[in-house]
Amino acid sequence: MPKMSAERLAKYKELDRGPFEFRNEAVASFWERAFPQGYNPDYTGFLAHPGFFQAPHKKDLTNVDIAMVGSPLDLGAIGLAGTRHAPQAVRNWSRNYGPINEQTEKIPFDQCNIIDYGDVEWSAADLKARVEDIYRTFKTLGDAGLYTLNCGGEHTTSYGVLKGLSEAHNDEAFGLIHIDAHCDTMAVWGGDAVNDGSVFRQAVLSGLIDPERTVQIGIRGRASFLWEFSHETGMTVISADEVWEKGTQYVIDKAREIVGHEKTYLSLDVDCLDSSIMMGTTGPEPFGLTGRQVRDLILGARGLNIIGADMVELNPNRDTDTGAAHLAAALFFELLSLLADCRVEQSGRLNPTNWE
Ligand SMILES: [Mn+2]
Repeated sequence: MPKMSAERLAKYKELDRGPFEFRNEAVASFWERAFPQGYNPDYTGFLAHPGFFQAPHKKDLTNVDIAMVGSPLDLGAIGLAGTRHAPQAVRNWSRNYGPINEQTEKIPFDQCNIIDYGDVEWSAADLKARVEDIYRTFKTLGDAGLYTLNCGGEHTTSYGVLKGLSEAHNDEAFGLIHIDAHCDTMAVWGGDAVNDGSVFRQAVLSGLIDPERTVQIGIRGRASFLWEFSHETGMTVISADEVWEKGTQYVIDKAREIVGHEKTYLSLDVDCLDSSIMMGTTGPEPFGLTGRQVRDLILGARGLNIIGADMVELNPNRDTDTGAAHLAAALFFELLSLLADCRVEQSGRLNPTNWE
Protein backbone atom coordinates (compact mmCIF):
# COMPACT_ATOMS: atom_id res chain seq x y z
CA MET A 1 0.00 0.00 0.00
CA PRO A 2 1.41 3.45 -0.89
CA LYS A 3 1.62 6.03 1.86
CA MET A 4 -1.42 8.37 2.06
CA SER A 5 -0.75 11.85 0.70
CA ALA A 6 -0.38 14.72 3.17
CA GLU A 7 -3.39 16.47 1.56
CA ARG A 8 -5.72 13.55 2.09
CA LEU A 9 -4.53 13.00 5.62
CA ALA A 10 -5.10 16.69 6.40
CA LYS A 11 -8.62 16.46 4.94
CA TYR A 12 -9.55 13.53 7.19
CA LYS A 13 -8.02 15.18 10.26
CA GLU A 14 -10.21 18.19 9.53
CA LEU A 15 -13.28 15.89 9.76
CA ASP A 16 -12.30 14.43 13.14
CA ARG A 17 -14.58 16.11 15.70
CA GLY A 18 -15.69 15.67 19.28
CA PRO A 19 -18.21 12.97 20.25
CA PHE A 20 -21.27 15.28 20.23
CA GLU A 21 -20.27 17.80 17.54
CA PHE A 22 -22.61 16.48 14.88
CA ARG A 23 -23.22 18.33 11.63
CA ASN A 24 -26.91 17.52 12.09
CA GLU A 25 -27.88 20.54 14.17
CA ALA A 26 -31.04 18.99 15.59
CA VAL A 27 -29.06 16.05 16.97
CA ALA A 28 -26.20 18.24 18.21
CA SER A 29 -28.52 20.64 20.03
CA PHE A 30 -30.49 17.77 21.60
CA TRP A 31 -27.32 16.39 23.16
CA GLU A 32 -26.18 19.81 24.25
CA ARG A 33 -29.50 20.30 26.05
CA ALA A 34 -30.26 16.80 27.34
CA PHE A 35 -26.85 15.49 28.38
CA PRO A 36 -26.41 17.99 31.26
CA GLN A 37 -29.94 17.07 32.44
CA GLY A 38 -28.98 13.41 32.85
CA TYR A 39 -29.96 11.88 29.50
CA ASN A 40 -27.19 9.35 29.00
CA PRO A 41 -25.80 7.92 25.73
CA ASP A 42 -24.22 4.97 27.57
CA TYR A 43 -27.14 2.61 27.91
CA THR A 44 -25.26 -0.12 29.75
CA GLY A 45 -24.56 1.67 33.03
CA PHE A 46 -26.45 3.53 35.73
CA LEU A 47 -29.06 5.93 34.40
CA ALA A 48 -30.22 9.08 36.15
CA HIS A 49 -33.59 8.59 34.39
CA PRO A 50 -34.37 4.85 34.28
CA GLY A 51 -37.89 5.27 32.82
CA PHE A 52 -39.09 4.48 29.28
CA PHE A 53 -36.46 5.84 26.85
CA GLN A 54 -34.99 7.84 29.77
CA ALA A 55 -38.06 10.08 30.00
CA PRO A 56 -38.18 12.04 33.27
CA HIS A 57 -40.31 10.38 35.95
CA LYS A 58 -42.89 12.95 37.05
CA LYS A 59 -46.40 13.06 38.47
CA ASP A 60 -46.86 16.80 37.93
CA LEU A 61 -48.88 17.13 34.71
CA THR A 62 -48.40 20.86 34.21
CA ASN A 63 -47.52 21.61 30.58
CA VAL A 64 -47.00 17.88 29.82
CA ASP A 65 -47.95 16.58 26.35
CA ILE A 66 -47.51 12.81 26.59
CA ALA A 67 -47.45 10.44 29.57
CA MET A 68 -46.06 6.93 29.24
CA VAL A 69 -47.56 4.62 31.86
CA GLY A 70 -46.97 1.02 32.87
CA SER A 71 -50.03 -1.14 33.63
CA PRO A 72 -48.58 -4.33 35.12
CA LEU A 73 -51.72 -6.47 34.95
CA ASP A 74 -52.06 -10.13 33.93
CA LEU A 75 -55.22 -11.24 35.75
CA GLY A 76 -57.37 -10.84 32.61
CA ALA A 77 -55.28 -13.30 30.57
CA ILE A 78 -57.17 -16.50 31.10
CA GLY A 79 -54.83 -19.12 32.47
CA LEU A 80 -51.49 -17.41 31.97
CA ALA A 81 -49.54 -15.06 34.21
CA GLY A 82 -46.49 -12.99 33.32
CA THR A 83 -47.47 -9.87 31.37
CA ARG A 84 -47.39 -7.90 34.61
CA HIS A 85 -43.60 -7.86 34.21
CA ALA A 86 -43.68 -6.23 30.77
CA PRO A 87 -43.35 -2.55 31.82
CA GLN A 88 -40.13 -3.42 33.64
CA ALA A 89 -38.77 -5.38 30.65
CA VAL A 90 -39.70 -2.63 28.18
CA ARG A 91 -38.14 0.06 30.36
CA ASN A 92 -34.98 -2.02 30.50
CA TRP A 93 -34.72 -2.57 26.72
CA SER A 94 -35.89 0.97 25.95
CA ARG A 95 -32.32 1.98 26.77
CA ASN A 96 -31.46 0.75 23.28
CA TYR A 97 -33.79 3.18 21.51
CA GLY A 98 -33.89 6.91 20.95
CA PRO A 99 -33.33 9.75 21.00
CA ILE A 100 -34.02 10.00 17.25
CA ASN A 101 -36.47 8.12 15.04
CA GLU A 102 -34.46 6.78 12.16
CA GLN A 103 -37.26 6.97 9.59
CA THR A 104 -38.82 10.35 10.42
CA GLU A 105 -35.54 11.90 11.67
CA LYS A 106 -37.49 13.47 14.54
CA ILE A 107 -36.58 13.50 18.24
CA PRO A 108 -39.76 13.00 20.30
CA PHE A 109 -38.19 14.66 23.37
CA ASP A 110 -37.55 17.80 21.30
CA GLN A 111 -41.07 17.80 19.89
CA CYS A 112 -43.08 17.24 23.07
CA ASN A 113 -42.91 17.41 26.83
CA ILE A 114 -42.91 13.68 27.63
CA ILE A 115 -42.90 11.98 31.04
CA ASP A 116 -42.78 8.46 32.41
CA TYR A 117 -45.70 8.65 34.85
CA GLY A 118 -44.64 5.37 36.46
CA ASP A 119 -46.88 2.33 36.88
CA VAL A 120 -50.57 2.40 37.75
CA GLU A 121 -50.87 1.97 41.50
CA TRP A 122 -53.17 -0.76 42.72
CA SER A 123 -55.99 -0.51 45.24
CA ALA A 124 -56.70 -4.26 45.36
CA ALA A 125 -55.51 -7.54 43.90
CA ASP A 126 -58.59 -8.49 41.87
CA LEU A 127 -59.12 -7.88 38.15
CA LYS A 128 -62.13 -5.53 38.35
CA ALA A 129 -60.50 -3.28 40.94
CA ARG A 130 -57.32 -3.11 38.90
CA VAL A 131 -59.12 -2.17 35.70
CA GLU A 132 -60.83 0.59 37.70
CA ASP A 133 -57.41 1.76 38.91
CA ILE A 134 -56.24 1.96 35.29
CA TYR A 135 -59.44 3.81 34.35
CA ARG A 136 -58.93 6.39 37.11
CA THR A 137 -55.29 6.95 36.15
CA PHE A 138 -56.07 7.53 32.48
CA LYS A 139 -59.11 9.69 33.29
CA THR A 140 -56.76 11.93 35.28
CA LEU A 141 -54.27 12.07 32.41
CA GLY A 142 -57.01 12.64 29.81
CA ASP A 143 -58.64 15.36 31.92
CA ALA A 144 -55.28 17.14 32.02
CA GLY A 145 -55.30 17.14 28.21
CA LEU A 146 -52.48 14.64 27.79
CA TYR A 147 -51.93 12.01 25.12
CA THR A 148 -51.15 8.66 26.71
CA LEU A 149 -48.95 5.69 25.86
CA ASN A 150 -49.83 2.62 27.91
CA CYS A 151 -47.48 -0.33 28.35
CA GLY A 152 -49.47 -3.41 29.43
CA GLY A 153 -50.04 -5.77 30.95
CA GLU A 154 -52.40 -7.85 28.94
CA HIS A 155 -55.12 -6.51 26.70
CA THR A 156 -57.65 -5.90 29.48
CA THR A 157 -55.56 -2.82 30.34
CA SER A 158 -56.82 -1.18 27.11
CA TYR A 159 -60.37 -1.23 28.48
CA GLY A 160 -59.41 0.87 31.51
CA VAL A 161 -57.46 3.25 29.29
CA LEU A 162 -60.28 3.66 26.76
CA LYS A 163 -62.87 4.19 29.50
CA GLY A 164 -60.74 6.89 31.14
CA LEU A 165 -59.88 8.68 27.91
CA SER A 166 -63.41 8.46 26.51
CA GLU A 167 -64.83 10.13 29.61
CA ALA A 168 -62.11 12.76 29.49
CA HIS A 169 -63.05 13.45 25.84
CA ASN A 170 -66.77 14.07 26.52
CA ASP A 171 -67.74 10.39 26.20
CA GLU A 172 -66.41 10.22 22.66
CA ALA A 173 -66.42 6.84 20.88
CA PHE A 174 -62.96 6.68 19.31
CA GLY A 175 -61.87 5.15 16.04
CA LEU A 176 -59.51 2.21 16.57
CA ILE A 177 -56.48 0.89 14.75
CA HIS A 178 -55.91 -2.51 16.33
CA ILE A 179 -52.89 -4.60 15.32
CA ASP A 180 -53.14 -8.13 16.73
CA ALA A 181 -53.41 -11.82 15.82
CA HIS A 182 -56.79 -11.80 17.56
CA CYS A 183 -59.83 -9.52 17.32
CA ASP A 184 -60.48 -9.81 21.08
CA THR A 185 -64.23 -9.51 20.57
CA MET A 186 -65.35 -12.77 22.15
CA ALA A 187 -68.38 -13.19 24.41
CA VAL A 188 -68.37 -13.33 28.20
CA TRP A 189 -66.62 -16.52 29.25
CA GLY A 190 -65.16 -17.59 32.56
CA GLY A 191 -66.95 -15.01 34.68
CA ASP A 192 -65.09 -11.81 33.85
CA ALA A 193 -66.96 -9.75 31.25
CA VAL A 194 -63.84 -7.75 30.42
CA ASN A 195 -60.78 -9.91 29.82
CA ASP A 196 -58.00 -10.01 27.26
CA GLY A 197 -60.13 -11.91 24.74
CA SER A 198 -63.24 -9.74 25.03
CA VAL A 199 -61.85 -6.25 25.50
CA PHE A 200 -63.04 -4.74 22.21
CA ARG A 201 -66.53 -6.26 22.34
CA GLN A 202 -66.92 -4.69 25.79
CA ALA A 203 -65.42 -1.40 24.55
CA VAL A 204 -68.08 -1.26 21.82
CA LEU A 205 -70.88 -2.19 24.24
CA SER A 206 -69.74 0.58 26.60
CA GLY A 207 -69.63 3.13 23.78
CA LEU A 208 -65.86 3.66 24.02
CA ILE A 209 -65.01 2.78 20.40
CA ASP A 210 -66.95 2.99 17.15
CA PRO A 211 -66.97 -0.41 15.40
CA GLU A 212 -67.55 1.25 12.02
CA ARG A 213 -64.36 3.24 12.55
CA THR A 214 -62.39 0.19 13.72
CA VAL A 215 -59.80 -1.72 11.71
CA GLN A 216 -58.20 -4.92 13.04
CA ILE A 217 -54.95 -5.91 11.33
CA GLY A 218 -52.86 -9.12 11.40
CA ILE A 219 -55.70 -11.45 12.41
CA ARG A 220 -55.12 -15.19 12.15
CA GLY A 221 -55.02 -18.46 14.02
CA ARG A 222 -57.08 -21.18 15.58
CA ALA A 223 -59.34 -18.73 17.48
CA SER A 224 -60.57 -16.82 14.41
CA PHE A 225 -64.03 -18.40 14.64
CA LEU A 226 -64.54 -16.46 17.88
CA TRP A 227 -64.70 -13.04 16.25
CA GLU A 228 -68.20 -12.96 14.77
CA PHE A 229 -68.99 -9.82 16.75
CA SER A 230 -66.29 -7.93 14.80
CA HIS A 231 -67.80 -8.85 11.44
CA GLU A 232 -71.40 -8.30 12.54
CA THR A 233 -70.79 -4.82 13.98
CA GLY A 234 -68.98 -3.59 10.87
CA MET A 235 -65.38 -3.69 12.06
CA THR A 236 -62.91 -4.12 9.20
CA VAL A 237 -60.85 -7.28 9.74
CA ILE A 238 -57.61 -7.58 7.76
CA SER A 239 -55.84 -10.92 8.10
CA ALA A 240 -52.08 -11.37 8.36
CA ASP A 241 -52.21 -13.15 4.99
CA GLU A 242 -53.80 -10.04 3.46
CA VAL A 243 -50.98 -7.86 4.85
CA TRP A 244 -48.46 -10.16 3.13
CA GLU A 245 -50.43 -10.47 -0.12
CA LYS A 246 -51.46 -6.82 -0.57
CA GLY A 247 -48.62 -5.06 1.26
CA THR A 248 -48.48 -2.61 4.15
CA GLN A 249 -49.24 0.42 1.96
CA TYR A 250 -52.59 -1.11 0.94
CA VAL A 251 -53.41 -1.76 4.60
CA ILE A 252 -52.36 1.76 5.65
CA ASP A 253 -54.56 3.35 2.95
CA LYS A 254 -57.50 1.21 4.00
CA ALA A 255 -57.00 1.96 7.72
CA ARG A 256 -56.78 5.72 7.08
CA GLU A 257 -60.00 5.60 5.08
CA ILE A 258 -61.81 3.74 7.87
CA VAL A 259 -60.76 5.82 10.89
CA GLY A 260 -60.85 9.18 9.09
CA HIS A 261 -59.81 12.34 10.88
CA GLU A 262 -61.81 12.01 14.08
CA LYS A 263 -60.05 10.98 17.29
CA THR A 264 -58.50 7.53 17.08
CA TYR A 265 -56.77 5.11 19.45
CA LEU A 266 -54.02 2.68 18.40
CA SER A 267 -53.69 -0.66 20.17
CA LEU A 268 -50.77 -2.96 19.46
CA ASP A 269 -50.80 -6.55 20.72
CA VAL A 270 -47.28 -7.92 20.25
CA ASP A 271 -48.69 -11.29 19.19
CA CYS A 272 -49.40 -9.68 15.81
CA LEU A 273 -45.74 -10.54 15.26
CA ASP A 274 -44.90 -14.01 13.99
CA SER A 275 -44.25 -16.53 16.77
CA SER A 276 -40.76 -17.18 15.35
CA ILE A 277 -39.85 -13.70 16.67
CA MET A 278 -42.53 -13.36 19.36
CA MET A 279 -42.86 -16.31 21.70
CA GLY A 280 -42.67 -13.96 24.68
CA THR A 281 -46.39 -13.35 24.70
CA THR A 282 -49.62 -14.77 26.11
CA GLY A 283 -51.03 -16.18 22.86
CA PRO A 284 -48.25 -16.68 20.30
CA GLU A 285 -49.40 -17.33 16.72
CA PRO A 286 -47.42 -18.52 13.70
CA PHE A 287 -47.78 -17.09 10.15
CA GLY A 288 -47.75 -13.50 11.40
CA LEU A 289 -46.14 -10.15 10.73
CA THR A 290 -42.51 -9.07 10.79
CA GLY A 291 -41.14 -6.28 12.96
CA ARG A 292 -40.65 -4.18 9.86
CA GLN A 293 -44.26 -4.63 8.71
CA VAL A 294 -45.56 -3.53 12.11
CA ARG A 295 -43.14 -0.59 12.16
CA ASP A 296 -44.38 0.48 8.73
CA LEU A 297 -48.02 0.26 9.81
CA ILE A 298 -47.24 2.57 12.74
CA LEU A 299 -45.29 4.96 10.49
CA GLY A 300 -48.29 4.99 8.16
CA ALA A 301 -50.60 6.40 10.83
CA ARG A 302 -48.94 9.84 10.61
CA GLY A 303 -51.39 12.66 10.01
CA LEU A 304 -54.28 10.85 11.68
CA ASN A 305 -55.80 12.21 14.89
CA ILE A 306 -54.26 9.62 17.25
CA ILE A 307 -54.80 10.68 20.88
CA GLY A 308 -53.45 7.60 22.64
CA ALA A 309 -51.84 4.24 22.07
CA ASP A 310 -50.79 1.11 23.86
CA MET A 311 -48.65 -1.98 23.52
CA VAL A 312 -49.86 -5.08 25.34
CA GLU A 313 -49.34 -8.81 25.95
CA LEU A 314 -45.55 -8.94 26.17
CA ASN A 315 -44.87 -11.78 28.60
CA PRO A 316 -41.30 -11.74 29.96
CA ASN A 317 -41.87 -15.08 31.73
CA ARG A 318 -41.93 -16.72 28.30
CA ASP A 319 -39.22 -14.53 26.80
CA THR A 320 -36.27 -16.80 27.49
CA ASP A 321 -33.65 -14.87 25.49
CA THR A 322 -35.28 -11.40 26.00
CA GLY A 323 -35.48 -11.00 22.22
CA ALA A 324 -39.21 -10.39 22.40
CA ALA A 325 -38.81 -7.51 24.87
CA HIS A 326 -36.02 -6.07 22.75
CA LEU A 327 -38.26 -5.98 19.67
CA ALA A 328 -41.28 -4.78 21.65
CA ALA A 329 -39.30 -1.84 23.06
CA ALA A 330 -38.38 -0.81 19.50
CA LEU A 331 -42.06 -0.78 18.55
CA PHE A 332 -42.91 1.12 21.73
CA PHE A 333 -40.50 3.83 20.56
CA GLU A 334 -42.31 3.90 17.21
CA LEU A 335 -45.58 4.48 19.07
CA LEU A 336 -44.02 7.29 21.12
CA SER A 337 -42.69 8.87 17.92
CA LEU A 338 -46.15 8.62 16.34
CA LEU A 339 -47.87 10.25 19.31
CA ALA A 340 -45.30 13.07 19.35
CA ASP A 341 -45.91 13.76 15.65
CA CYS A 342 -49.69 13.71 16.12
CA ARG A 343 -49.47 15.95 19.18
CA VAL A 344 -47.38 18.57 17.37
CA GLU A 345 -49.78 18.53 14.45
CA GLN A 346 -52.82 19.04 16.71
CA SER A 347 -51.24 21.63 19.03
CA GLY A 348 -49.25 23.45 16.35
CA ARG A 349 -46.29 23.94 18.66
CA LEU A 350 -43.07 22.39 19.88
CA ASN A 351 -42.80 21.91 23.64
CA PRO A 352 -39.54 20.10 24.45
CA THR A 353 -39.10 17.75 27.39
CA ASN A 354 -37.36 19.12 30.46
CA TRP A 355 -35.67 16.61 32.78
CA GLU A 356 -35.13 19.03 35.65
MN1 LIG B 1 -53.69 -11.14 20.65
